[in-house]
Amino acid sequence: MKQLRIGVIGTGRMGRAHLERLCTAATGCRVTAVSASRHGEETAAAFGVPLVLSPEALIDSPETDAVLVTSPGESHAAYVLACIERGKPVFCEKPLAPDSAACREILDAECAAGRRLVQTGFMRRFDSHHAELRELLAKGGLGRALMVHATHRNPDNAGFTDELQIMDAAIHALDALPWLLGGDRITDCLALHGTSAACVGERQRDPMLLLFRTASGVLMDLEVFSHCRYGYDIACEIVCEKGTAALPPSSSVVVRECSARRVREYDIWHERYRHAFTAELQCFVRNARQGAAGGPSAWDGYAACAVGEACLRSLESGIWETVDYGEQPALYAE
Ligand code: ISE
Repeated sequence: MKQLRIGVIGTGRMGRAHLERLCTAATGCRVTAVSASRHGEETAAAFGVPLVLSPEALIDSPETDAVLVTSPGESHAAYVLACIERGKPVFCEKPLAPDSAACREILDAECAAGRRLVQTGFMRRFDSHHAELRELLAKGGLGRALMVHATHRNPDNAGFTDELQIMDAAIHALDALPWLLGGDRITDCLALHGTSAACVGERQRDPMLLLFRTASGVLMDLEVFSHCRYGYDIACEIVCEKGTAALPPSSSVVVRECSARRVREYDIWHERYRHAFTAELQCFVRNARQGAAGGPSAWDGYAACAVGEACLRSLESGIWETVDYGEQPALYAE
């Protein structure tokens, strides 16, 4: 089968990292174009990419079979819609769009096209420990899940706002937690906060505590802390009727030396999810070579966004807010 020719829109931190993975770790593809953004020329030269085009020309180009959208969040939806219009498979980093109304337009466009073309960049679904946890729960040996305790901590997220903390950081968990429970939808959210870290002062409510109730009645708590200082720490423990199951601590190997034991904390998501990022891209390439899409769908991008919006409403109202998903099109039925 022919190699998939990929165009990458956005060559900032995430785009460059994905580009490197496509060039060095993924198989069955080659990158034929990058967008003419701030780092476009330099990145093309560094990775031997032949074409530097405007995003629109890149999507149109006969040299592009499929597209990776890794530009800033607010530009995603327009590029994804253009790809769907041209029938080109598209991998879009999260968030799929800035709000659920814009996500809905993407769902409508895919439904009109009659097939899935979008994969949303929720890489946790490709992390081996997340997958193991999900399988374990599905087998049922621990009984029903009753509660979930989860944490999303970044050492530092300079320039973050309350909104980004939910729509850009917590959004991973808003997708992953219901997925771990086999697709148990979040129905209600409550966003709480207490004293903020001195480094953010009045600017941000950091850390935040998000509480969720799911359709089956599971209660979940998620701490989101953008300036925890010590490392990138993603944790999740699921309390079931007959026991608990949790992700292992996210850190390096354990070193014992000079009467001491030490581990190094990860400082950024690229290290923690190194294999998951490559696996999600390989999933995209595998499906796109057949003109299709797999992995987290546009509906998953939409659903996480709808939950995030309910959290933002709760942050202002101080009360539980209900998530309104509207109708789920048949194209996304599990
Ligand atoms: C960032 O955009 C990501 O996608 C990371 O996975 C997340 O952990 C971080 O908080 C976000 O800012």
